Amino acid sequence: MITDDTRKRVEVCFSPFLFSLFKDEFDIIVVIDVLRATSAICTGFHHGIKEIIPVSTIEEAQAYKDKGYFAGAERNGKIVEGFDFGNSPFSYMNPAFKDKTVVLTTTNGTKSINLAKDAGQIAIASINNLDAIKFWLEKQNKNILCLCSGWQNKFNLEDTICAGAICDYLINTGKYVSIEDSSIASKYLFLSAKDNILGYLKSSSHRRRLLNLDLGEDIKYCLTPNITPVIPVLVGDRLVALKEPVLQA
Ligand code: 3SL
Repeated sequence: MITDDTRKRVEVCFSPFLFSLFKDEFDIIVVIDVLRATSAICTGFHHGIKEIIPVSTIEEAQAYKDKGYFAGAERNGKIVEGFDFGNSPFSYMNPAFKDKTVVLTTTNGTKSINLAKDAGQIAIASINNLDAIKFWLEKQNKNILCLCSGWQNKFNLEDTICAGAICDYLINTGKYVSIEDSSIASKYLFLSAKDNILGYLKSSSHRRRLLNLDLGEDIKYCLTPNITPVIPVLVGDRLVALKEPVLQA
């Protein structure tokens, strides 16, 4: 690093499996799981959910459910047996959830949140709140890591494109710099996809997996930019929506 460079860093970690290589260098960890955990989380807050408790295991979700909480559980794209909903964003538009606490466990996204929660402030990003999270991050003036949840610790395109959009914007403000190749690659992946993300992802493994489960509407929704200005952040073990809406840089 050039010593007199006052710019903060924005970097991308392609997978939770690589997180230990980054975790001690950043103040804010932006967790991304476009298909579908972070899209569902942003949608839930947009529709008035009070708190979301992200848990890593089905057993934890079941324990909350037994105590009377609304609890959603997904594994391998499907709703876990014994639960009424999973991680489809459409489930989080439920008026019954307004002002309530909802528990969620998913294959990748909630595990990423719990993996990273002791390494810095957790913020949640998706394509649905992309502008809001970019503008908010710009104002933080802190070192930022975008953590892609991927699929079972493997790289995926949609999370990386979302991370690349954040890198591209923050670098262009002149206040941030990326020095890792993963961040540069993410930025260029975003630049090649930005005009038609849905089309660019036609052959993505995750899209194929969800289409096989007849979840095409979920894919379209999760890849729709800027549906909501919410910025979910982790306070203790619960996600809440930041109070100040961030509508412009
Ligand atoms: O939410 C998640 O963890 C997803 O990566 C799993 S799904 O395939 O979208 O259900």
